Amino acid sequence: MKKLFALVLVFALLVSISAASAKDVVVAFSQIGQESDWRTANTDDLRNAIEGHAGWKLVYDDAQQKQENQIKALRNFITQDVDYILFTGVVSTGWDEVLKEVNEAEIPLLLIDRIPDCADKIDYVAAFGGDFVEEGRRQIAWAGEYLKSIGKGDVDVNIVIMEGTTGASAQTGRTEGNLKALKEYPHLKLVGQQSGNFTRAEGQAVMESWLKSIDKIDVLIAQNDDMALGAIDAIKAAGKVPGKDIIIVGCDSVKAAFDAIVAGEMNATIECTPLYGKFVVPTIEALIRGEKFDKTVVHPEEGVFDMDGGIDLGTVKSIKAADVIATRQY
Ligand code: GZL
Repeated sequence: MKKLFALVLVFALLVSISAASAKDVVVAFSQIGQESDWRTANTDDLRNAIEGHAGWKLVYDDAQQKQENQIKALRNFITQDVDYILFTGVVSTGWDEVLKEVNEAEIPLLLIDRIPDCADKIDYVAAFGGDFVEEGRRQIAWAGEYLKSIGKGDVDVNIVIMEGTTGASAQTGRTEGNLKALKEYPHLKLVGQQSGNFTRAEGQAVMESWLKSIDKIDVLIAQNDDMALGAIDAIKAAGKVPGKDIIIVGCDSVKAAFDAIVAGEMNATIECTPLYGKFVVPTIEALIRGEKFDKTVVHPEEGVFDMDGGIDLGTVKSIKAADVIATRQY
């Protein structure tokens, strides 16, 4: 009888161990929305990486670009007691309270893409995001160096800056980089600055209004490629030649921008990779092993792509888009 009892006990123990080890690692992801090709690529890459990992399960929320939806999602993740939370904020402010609740629930938080202003006041286990100020600098530097390369470095030209979602760290960072770099190129005269909210439709609408209200636009700096592509539609509808009548510099380096550059309708795009799966998966695997990371925001290596290559921006030299378009992953 005692032997039977011992056998049953051992069996029950084995079942409980196997059940525990079989428990999925639940990774929750609060995504901003689907406003751009970049965002779609970012979502697809992270979903595939997490859902494709043995023993992991993804809990995904699309906030449709509304902060209140992201706050609700984060609170739902807490209620579900998920194992890890991935978070990128639609805007930089207004996250202190809910991210402190995540900390109090002791759910490890990974910050990706847009880092919240309260980052230095909360706990997070790792962070990955673009260097938005450098990306903004590169946009202006590319325009200034390109104009020099065609002998127009000393000619006053009118430049407009189409900003991303107002208050997003990608917008505030790129604008900071844009405006700081303009001081290095005094012949670039800023004649327009307005948000296109990172969407193609709003980029087209802003460009349409600028073409009616501003006498002469020589250069468009669009803080993402989707807005640049919308502006190209407006420029063509106005009977002008994009890439020639108006020099167009985007940001993100999505496939549609490469297509536009190769077609001669766009001049350059500054890379900002959306492919964070290759950072997030190994980081969570390491965290499961008990490894720790510091609060440094890891910036991926990023390039600049344009019509002909060879434009030296100090930290990077541009590459001819046509030479690498076949290798692009997003
Ligand atoms: C940048 C990212 C921005 C992209 C836009 O890391 O937050 O948001 O530049 C996207 O295309 O909408």
